[in-house]
Amino acid sequence: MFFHQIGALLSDDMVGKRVCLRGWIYRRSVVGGKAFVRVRDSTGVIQVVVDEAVLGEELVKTLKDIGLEASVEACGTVTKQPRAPTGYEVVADYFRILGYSRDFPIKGGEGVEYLLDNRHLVIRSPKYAAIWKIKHTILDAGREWFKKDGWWEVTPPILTASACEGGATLFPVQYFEKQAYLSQSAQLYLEVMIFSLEKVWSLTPSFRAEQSRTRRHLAEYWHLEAEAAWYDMNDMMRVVESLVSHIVNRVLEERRRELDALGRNVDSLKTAVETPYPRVKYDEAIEILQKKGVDIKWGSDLGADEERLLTQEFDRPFFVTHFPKEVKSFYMKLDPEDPRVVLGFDLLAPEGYGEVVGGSQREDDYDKLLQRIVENGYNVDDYKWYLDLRKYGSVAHSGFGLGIERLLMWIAGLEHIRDAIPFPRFRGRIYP
Ligand code: NSS
Repeated sequence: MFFHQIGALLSDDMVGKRVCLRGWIYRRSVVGGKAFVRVRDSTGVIQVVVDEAVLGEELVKTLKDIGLEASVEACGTVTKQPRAPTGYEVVADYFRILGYSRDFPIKGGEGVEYLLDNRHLVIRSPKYAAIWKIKHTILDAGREWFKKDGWWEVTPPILTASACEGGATLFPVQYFEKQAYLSQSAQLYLEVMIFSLEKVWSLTPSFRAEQSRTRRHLAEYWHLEAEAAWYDMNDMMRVVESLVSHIVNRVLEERRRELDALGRNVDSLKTAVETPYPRVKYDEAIEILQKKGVDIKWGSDLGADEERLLTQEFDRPFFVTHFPKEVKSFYMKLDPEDPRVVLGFDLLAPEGYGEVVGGSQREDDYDKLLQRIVENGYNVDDYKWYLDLRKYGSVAHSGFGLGIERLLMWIAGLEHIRDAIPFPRFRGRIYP
């Protein structure tokens, strides 16, 4: 038997044709002697009409009591039906239940924790299918961008011996006789790889033992990172805006149906296709916030609330640059014109979303980097290999890291980062 995908049936061209389909029962009702069974597969939902006059009383009776998410196959004729949810229905001449489902635990209206406990079942809903498809296109477009621009994809380690982004969020793991950590970022290893390949990028999981639960932090997230020899901070910001613009453009071209299904306003995404993105120095950002009445002094980091306020000033993604060195990581190069600040940048997404990318030019001077490692209280021995890169043919270089779930949150218009990953990990949650 040839089975059509449901998405391919939702068109006038198919009307009058006999087709077969298979999938899972998404909704069903029985009226008179007819069962109206909405079946979903990965491509869409269509109503299948099972008439007891055609297929028997027994089947219609079974369908009346069957649980949602039972798996079925059916054949019949495609008919235009304005009253059906997706505009077409299949009038069945054959219908078979493949896998029964009793008392499917998701009925609607359940609380957040219950839904997270049942994540393996909840993610069957068409809403999540739309999100995963957008994520797929984001990843595909990212890979495409790097390939076209001549970058090499590389595979850095996940088990590491030292911190990239500070000890507070390290996840310890027992590594034979030693203590090791799950990687927070591939950056330090990508910096090694540029001496071999010059322009490299990677897509890896990154781990952060974030102590508090927020709308934009996960303990495990997908991290797209890039590093290039000879690039200064401005070169790298151009890479970031070109990459993000390309990704948004591809999602707009290919995932319109999914964006619409999620209720995303696409007009506000369209502005993100145009580059360059605005650039604001940290100093100016502080002034903007102070004018808005925020009690913030030069030297403080920008938290989620401050970022949200800043995004009100821009209708597209924008960079904040030149942060005080105290709020940024040890590897960022100090600005030669003002060594209080670093040659670092964040890219903030509009509409309140905030930081999606963090990047910088790297400190390429041995003595200055050593001093920053000591200032930060790190064990110099752990970073000997990293310091070596400044000893043997050091070059100017820059890089960045983009949080895939942060980007997806903004592009898909999600309220919470946990909806941007099938199995979210954060404090207090490891099941399922
Ligand atoms: O800590 S970052 O700002 N920067 C780095 O890790 C650099 N070492 C990257 C680099 O230059 N190669 O994290 C980068 C991005 C940040 O902008 C977020 O988009 C995302 O990673 N990020 C997170 N996403 C989800 N959950 C958590 N906890 C998280 N932390 C960072």
